[in-house]
Amino acid sequence: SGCNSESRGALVVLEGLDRSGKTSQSSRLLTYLEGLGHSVELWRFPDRSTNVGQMISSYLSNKSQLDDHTIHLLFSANHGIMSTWVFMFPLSIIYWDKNLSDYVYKHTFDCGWTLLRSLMETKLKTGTTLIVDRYSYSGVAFSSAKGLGDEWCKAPEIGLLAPDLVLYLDIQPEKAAERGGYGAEKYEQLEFQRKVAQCYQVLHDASWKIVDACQPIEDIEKQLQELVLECVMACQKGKPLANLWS
Ligand code: FDM
Repeated sequence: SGCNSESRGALVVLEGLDRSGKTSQSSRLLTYLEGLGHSVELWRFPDRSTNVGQMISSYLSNKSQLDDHTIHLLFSANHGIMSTWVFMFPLSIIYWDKNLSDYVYKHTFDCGWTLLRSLMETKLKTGTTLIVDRYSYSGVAFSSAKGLGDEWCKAPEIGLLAPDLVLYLDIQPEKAAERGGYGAEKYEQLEFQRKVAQCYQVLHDASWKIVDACQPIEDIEKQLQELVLECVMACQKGKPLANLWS
């Protein structure tokens, strides 16, 4: 399995429209890889447990109004840009002690760019695979669907780690709208999700695999397992890490 010091973990991201099944499939992948004896963690963005995460949550549930640029930068602060508090800690400690950085990340603060980058890198290099439910692509797709420029949307997150594999759960916006729980949050509007789907399309690169999200849930699960296992093997064999948006 993936625990010797020479092999690194994989950075696997799930993306897709709201109600495409990302969250269920991410936790199934977690169980699957754990079952195979891999070291693996499940992360998700937005992380609603932090201070900024609560502002995002209140925006998404229509309890507060924010300008499009402002909410984009809040999402970025939740997973992207360097926030000032980073300077309050000796960075060396954050680098050395992954338990401390873990704690800081999960329980105390919104994660700054430097911290997220180094935390992810530490995890991967010590052999842990990360399954991430939404990442920078959501940030760009949802904000550019409102009319903000792609390059402006990417700018705060240039230099974060690029995923080894992006699993795009492909669903027609009309089909997603028929699924349970749809419409509860601000972005769950058919017209808007159609635009988001178009914006996702221009973000595809070689790391993307498009999976039909309308298949039976177990069939999707099987396909994702195969893709992830192949990626985990490649990373164990030393596939190099790359930067996002470069
Ligand atoms: N979302 C998510 C963004 O607009 N930008 C981002 O950077 C991220 C990570 O937040 F509609 C949007 C996408 C979605 C909403 O996501 C909440 P979850 O997965 O439903 O919690």
